[in-house]
Amino acid sequence: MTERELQGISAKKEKRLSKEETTKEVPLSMTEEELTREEEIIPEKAPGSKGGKNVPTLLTGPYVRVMKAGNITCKTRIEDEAGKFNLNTINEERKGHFHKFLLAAGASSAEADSLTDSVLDWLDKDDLPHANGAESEYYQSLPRPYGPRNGPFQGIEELSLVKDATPAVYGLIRDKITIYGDKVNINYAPREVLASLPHMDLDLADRFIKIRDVKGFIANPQELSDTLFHLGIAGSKLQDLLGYITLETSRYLSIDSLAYGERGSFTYRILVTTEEGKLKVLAAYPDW
Ligand SMILES: [Ca+2]
Repeated sequence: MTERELQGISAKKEKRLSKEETTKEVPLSMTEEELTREEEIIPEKAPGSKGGKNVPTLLTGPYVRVMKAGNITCKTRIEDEAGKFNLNTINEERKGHFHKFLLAAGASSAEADSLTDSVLDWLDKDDLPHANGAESEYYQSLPRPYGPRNGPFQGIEELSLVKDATPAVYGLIRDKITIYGDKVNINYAPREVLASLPHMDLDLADRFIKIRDVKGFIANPQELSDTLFHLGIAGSKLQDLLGYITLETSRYLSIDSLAYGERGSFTYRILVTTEEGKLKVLAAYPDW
């Protein structure tokens, strides 16, 4: 199967999923308060932040801007893609992280077992299926056959081609996954991504986020160690965890916009990279 054909199926499926799943709900967990604010511009401040001493800026922490043009209000949120779960980091060593991530996002054990194996098979070069996975024999048996990528995902929507990535499971995780970054930027990571990390769970993730919100964001390695120590993560556990997390913003950002006025609302997501000092658009998702 050619690259173009694979992308064609992928794009088609993404469009169908988007239509099914698009609701009137505001995406990306904006709060009611954020939505009803009337200020022309909200200062650069993390959503939900209690206004700690650390003031996030474009490249140091998450923030929301609100702009008005006539009767149209536009809210924009910029996030680091590295705060999301990178599908392309899933391998034998890190498959447990993905499994934990799926459970934290609300998938069942059976769904997490089968999707983890299927993703491993989608990524690995061989044609030997894992216990709950699938390789070319399965994909070739579908009504409209295609092959597994046997290489890195080219976009998050490609996940919907993988066996057991049902619309329901995909819907649980699609705004928390990426194909960019290596270490998780813990200043942007949602609770499900934090919970996927070694020695972390949802309870610790929630406690971490509370501290992060009060501070505005975690500014430096000392603050990070102190915060994790407070959660009971120190010594060898801390060293383990530090291997998978970072405070540095990656070159891959997602910009989510919500515009609304008398004629309704619409959403738009673009992925950009700051490579070579220039902003380059990598992908656009209308009606996100
Ligand atoms: Ca394979």
